[in-house]
Amino acid sequence: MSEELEKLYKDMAQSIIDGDSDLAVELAQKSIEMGVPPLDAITKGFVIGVNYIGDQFGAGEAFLPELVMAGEAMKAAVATLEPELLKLGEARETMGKVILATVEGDIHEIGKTLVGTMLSASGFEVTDLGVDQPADKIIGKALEIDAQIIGLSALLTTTMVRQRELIEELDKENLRPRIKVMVGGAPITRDWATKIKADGTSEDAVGAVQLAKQLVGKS
Ligand code: B1M
Repeated sequence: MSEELEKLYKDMAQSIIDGDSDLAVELAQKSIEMGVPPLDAITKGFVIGVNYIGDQFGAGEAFLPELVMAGEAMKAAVATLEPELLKLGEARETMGKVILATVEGDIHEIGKTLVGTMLSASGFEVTDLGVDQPADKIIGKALEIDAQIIGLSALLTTTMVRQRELIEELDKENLRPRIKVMVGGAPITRDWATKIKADGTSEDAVGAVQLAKQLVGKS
């Protein structure tokens, strides 16, 4: 890696740690001008910063305002890179319809939005319902648009249980396997996905696209 690129990634991480949205946007734009792959900018730069603040917060060494500011800066950086991410896919054919949401009680949106952008870039028709979404609303929308996949993000150990509740509701209504469910978010493991009878999980947005393609039989 060139020194310039190494410095850019470091500055990106630091801009998130400092909660400096303007600088994060500026660095995202600079990475575009330099031809840095947008996913690298996110995973090798900005995410390092947001994970650092998350760990500091978890250890009681950073506080809510810092977490909020880091979240805002991260959101701004990802939004700046979104057009580049959308250019990544060739999006030749319609792959299928996906309803995406962060579960009820949970307002973390950055990872979910990134997954949605990558799915769109790969030809999926994505309806992103946003954050804090109750199961009945998500299922209702899936039926309304005849979605093949419901994608559920959860970032809190206290809200991941909402993924199981939604799957149980689908089973009760005999809506599976017509509607497949993919789950994700920082605390979500393969074991959890298996335990709650989800159709799959992935650790990141690239894996989410591969999984979604498998679920619609187009991998
Ligand atoms: Co919150 N938060 N937060 N937070 N936050 C975490 C999750 C935490 C781990 C931090 C910590 O303590 N170390 C902790 C949870 C602990 C736990 O549950 N055990 C935590 C906490 C405690 C809280 C609050 C309770 C704090 C408080 O109020 N006291 C509160 C909860 C509010 C609520 O939801 N009700 C809260 C609030 C916030 C902010 C609003 C300030 C902000 C979010 C801003 C926003 O989204 N607009 C925030 C942030 C930024 C974080 C951390 C630091 C970063 C999350 C993030 O955006 N990561 C986070 C610590 C961490 O995860 N390291 C933390 C970057 C993003 C690209 O990654 O979201 O993991 P991620 O998404 C990845 C993969 O997980 C996967 O692909 C994505 C792209 O690679 N993926 C999927 C995600 N969804 C997927 C769906 C799929 C497939 C893959 O299929 C459908």
